[in-house]
Amino acid sequence: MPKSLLSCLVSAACLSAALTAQSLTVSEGNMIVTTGSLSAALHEPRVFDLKADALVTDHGYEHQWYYRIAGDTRELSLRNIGGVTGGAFGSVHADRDWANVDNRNQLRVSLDYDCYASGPASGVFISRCTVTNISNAPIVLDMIAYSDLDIANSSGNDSVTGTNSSHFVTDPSGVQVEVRAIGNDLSQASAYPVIRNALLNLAVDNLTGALPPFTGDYTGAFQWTNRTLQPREVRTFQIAFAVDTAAVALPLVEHYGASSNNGLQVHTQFLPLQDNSQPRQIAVQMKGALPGAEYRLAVGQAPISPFPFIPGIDLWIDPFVLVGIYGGLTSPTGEAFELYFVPPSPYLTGFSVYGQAFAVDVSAPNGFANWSSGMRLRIGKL
Ligand SMILES: [Ca+2]
Ligand SMILES: [Ca+2]
Ligand SMILES: [Ca+2]
Repeated sequence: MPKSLLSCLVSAACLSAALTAQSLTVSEGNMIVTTGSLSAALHEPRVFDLKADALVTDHGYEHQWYYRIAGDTRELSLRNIGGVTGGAFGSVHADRDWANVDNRNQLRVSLDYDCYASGPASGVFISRCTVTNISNAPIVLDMIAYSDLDIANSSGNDSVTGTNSSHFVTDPSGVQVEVRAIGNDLSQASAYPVIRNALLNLAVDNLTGALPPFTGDYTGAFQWTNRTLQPREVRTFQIAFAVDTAAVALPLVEHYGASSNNGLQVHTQFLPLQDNSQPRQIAVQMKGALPGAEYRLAVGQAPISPFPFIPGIDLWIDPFVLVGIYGGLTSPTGEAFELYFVPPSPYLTGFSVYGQAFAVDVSAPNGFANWSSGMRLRIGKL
């Protein structure tokens, strides 16, 4: 995709910012996934449609992310509070960004939704939640991803097998949806509305660890417990829904490390995917810089913990195994990106690259430039 077209799409995403409490749909082929509109008041999970075949059979019912900061007296839903922006980006990606979740001056959250078709009746949907501590003190955080599936649009007849990080849900139709979490601590598979009630009541609840096998009206959730985020530190939590596909090599985007000022962010609106039928694109993107500022986007083969290499800057990618450094001036909205092709060759599956952004800003802590956290892109297989 030429840069001008990508710029238009980025602009289109920005223009739709005011509308992003509305429902978002991502699609590729027969894979069509919708997550419902946000509410400013309600903590209830949002409407979720998960379709993967030509008959548009819906296997989804509800899906939502919840958070709880140590000391909170209940789990909280990501609602339409706290400066929600974002929107649809092309057809395969959509995102929602909370600048200040619940206006508590503690968390910034980006939800990214990606999907890809792996056949005429199969595909994958990824729901990715990236959290930044925007306060000046450490935060201890629990995250919970809740999903209600009704395979083949029928509830009560689903059967589930699996583990603490993977629920395989099927029913007499034979369609199977795997709900898989990356790096979670707890999970639960229970009949509607047991988990939902625990998330909505006015009490602190952790998932019970009730694992499959399960039969009935499936609902499931995955929990990441007691994650400490230092000031400006970023962490990614994600789950994937694989409809009638093994998804053996899942494409992953994961943020790590900390930025200099809570403003400059590295991100991507592309899924790193190996597709042997066509070249796919990935991008390392940045936002939150000053307009027209000198910037650098660096991509390397390994992450690193910051050590004194460039005085005043924390490097989150290893400077000795760099793939490249690209630069220029940021757009009028303080954005920039570099686009890469993943060629149709099987040998890149599982390979990771790591990106970081830098932009000139004399108000930065070091007096000359801000830096972003790090971002890992692991190339998955279609
Ligand atoms: Ca069913
Ligand atoms: Ca609760
Ligand atoms: Ca269900």
